[in-house]
Amino acid sequence: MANERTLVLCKPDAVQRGFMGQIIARFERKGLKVAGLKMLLIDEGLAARHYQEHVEKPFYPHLRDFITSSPVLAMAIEGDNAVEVVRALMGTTNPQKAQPGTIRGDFGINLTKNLVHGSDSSESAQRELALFFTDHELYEYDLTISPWLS
Ligand code: 3AN
Repeated sequence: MANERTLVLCKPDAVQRGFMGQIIARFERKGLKVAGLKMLLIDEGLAARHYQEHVEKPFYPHLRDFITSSPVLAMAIEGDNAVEVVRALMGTTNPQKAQPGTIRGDFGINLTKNLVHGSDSSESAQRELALFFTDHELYEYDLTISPWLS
């Protein structure tokens, strides 16, 4: 599988509940690399661009109010097949149905307070990473343990 990058957000509930460290640790322990990391407050414009496929949906106002309510931690996570691997670690959208052992299955509350976002395809990842990071905020570097991760 190809090396790729994906966008992960620790949503406001993850930041407020003190889960940032544990969430980053799960990706690190899986052998994924952090290529960028940034805390920010999402405004309404960025929320609409990020959730462009959901803007017309009935739940969007609630989702927008939640995602703009408190800072998020944006991460660029890199590795083999990173989009799919990250989504597997996150668990399904609804934490009440997500598998134990996944981030949402272990800690998530409901469809809105589900702790994390992960891009759903390579194309979405490229679009979303560009919304949150400039090129010079994303780092290309080798992990010394990389021979053990492929
Ligand atoms: P995922 O984040 O697992 O890719 P999507 O893309 O279907 O899930 O939904 C994006 C976000 O919109 C979800 N993370 C969730 O916070 C929110 N969402 C999706 N469906 C609903 C819903 N029916 N009610 C409230 N929020 C929803």
